[in-house]
Amino acid sequence: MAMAVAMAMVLTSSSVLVFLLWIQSVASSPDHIVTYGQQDLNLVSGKRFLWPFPASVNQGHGVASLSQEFKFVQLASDGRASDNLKSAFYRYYGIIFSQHSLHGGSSLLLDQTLVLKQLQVHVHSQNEELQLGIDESYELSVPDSEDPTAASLKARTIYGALRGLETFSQLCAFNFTTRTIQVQNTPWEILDRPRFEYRGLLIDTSRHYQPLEVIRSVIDSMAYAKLNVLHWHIVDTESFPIEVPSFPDLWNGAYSNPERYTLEDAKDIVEYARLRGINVMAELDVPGHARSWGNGYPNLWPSSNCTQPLDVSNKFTFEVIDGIISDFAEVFRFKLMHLGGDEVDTTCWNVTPHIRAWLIEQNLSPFGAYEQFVLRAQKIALSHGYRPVNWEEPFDKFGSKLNNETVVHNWLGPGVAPEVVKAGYQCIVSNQDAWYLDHLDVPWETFYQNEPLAGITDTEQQKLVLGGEVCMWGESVDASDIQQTIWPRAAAAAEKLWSPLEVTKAGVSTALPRLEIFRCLLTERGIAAAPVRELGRKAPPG
Ligand code: CP6
Repeated sequence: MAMAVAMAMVLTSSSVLVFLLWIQSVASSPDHIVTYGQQDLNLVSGKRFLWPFPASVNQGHGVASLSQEFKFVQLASDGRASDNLKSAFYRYYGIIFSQHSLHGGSSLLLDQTLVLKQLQVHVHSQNEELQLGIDESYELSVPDSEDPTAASLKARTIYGALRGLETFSQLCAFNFTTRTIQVQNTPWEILDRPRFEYRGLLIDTSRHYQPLEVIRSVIDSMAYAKLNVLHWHIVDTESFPIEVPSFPDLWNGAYSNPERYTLEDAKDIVEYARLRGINVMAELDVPGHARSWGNGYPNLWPSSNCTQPLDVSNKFTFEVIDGIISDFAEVFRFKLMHLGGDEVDTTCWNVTPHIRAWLIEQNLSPFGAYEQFVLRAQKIALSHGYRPVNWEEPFDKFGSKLNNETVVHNWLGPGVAPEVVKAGYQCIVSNQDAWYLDHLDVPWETFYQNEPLAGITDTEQQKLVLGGEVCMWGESVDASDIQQTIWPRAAAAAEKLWSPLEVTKAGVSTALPRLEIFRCLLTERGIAAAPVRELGRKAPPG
């Protein structure tokens, strides 16, 4: 149904003309295969529905139905099937075949179209660990003749195969006449790979606790948009919801007893994400944004009436950080760990007598103590095998002192990434005017138009931009509305980060019909995405 609605939308908008031009170009094509490159984007927007759009697509105008006995088959070069792929087959089988009842299909009509019996999946190397920079490329072909009757998906890694399975599922739609699942516009030849290796989404479980089921649903939806890093801002000033075995009173800072995650819960989330090709990057935001730590250990506060940043003068503070990171290292296998470092107000350090005395003894200004704190936290993370990520303030204030491995996470403004890469650091882009999902007045078009490489012309410097991230800060979202606040605007950023620049440069009017269809796809799959035009068209309440 959503497909029909979506096609109707395409035909009622200004793309009627575009659609007619497309038909004309098909009719005048000497070959029955329609080939279009990025230069033809405007002509074919009406027929394009994949999101994010692949790097290269050839399609025809045949049609195939999926057999009732349709199977995903893994052809493993080393003879062993991958458990990861097996569970992905199971998931995508459900997504493709549970759209409508397949009982009552007409075998007569089915006879008239090609029947696809298999999607054969071939993965070159099954043993690669999911980390930044893993090969996510894939080649997907769906035939339009009896020979072969199998579609084919080839990838270098299982994570590439997962991206290809998602694309295949987006090609499949229930046909109400044949009552079969069909792939229109066969044959398909898709070659695809991401433009950026880091494509993130931040969730914040400190301002509002998010139930595990909600986090799993966010991970599901990320996979649909080919996002690949869940940045888990676990802890902040408002609550400390996670278990830390080394310091078992820390989670006394949770909002309530049930609003907590055991370390096993976190492990389950990391595995759930891994099976979908998504890394989980934990954040421990220090020394600011950490008041909740002191509920369990009041010594972490400068004093009981001046409670942040964390007490820089106390050795215990760094023992706790070391304990947390060492416990996290058992669970969060992604090589990046976010150490925050943003929005630090050092007033409490100055006015608390024992810290003031310590600063004088150390010959440090509060600012110097802030720098020392961030660098010490970096060293602790490095000692546990992590590469540190920091919000941009440490870079802005003492950039040259940061560890060489540091990834700088920009958020304040668009002009920062060029400075970061000029200084030789890698960078993640999240500027708040474009990619902050808590800004309800920012429309999807702004998300779509934010270019991570803006202002960076040197190709070596461009390579230092790992990608970008949309941020769903948690002050005003809980389980009831997080998905509709994330989607569909996060999808606009997801395409910016996955698709070739030529695709997104073609602009918002070309993207709109496809985004409408992707939003329908999310709702069909149980993700409560808002209508495309809902957010950003009205001021937030209050
Ligand atoms: N929490 C933390 C936040 C924000 C940051 N860090 C934030 C700041 C300004 C806006 C939105 C979010 N809520 N820990 C900044 C990185 Cl507009």
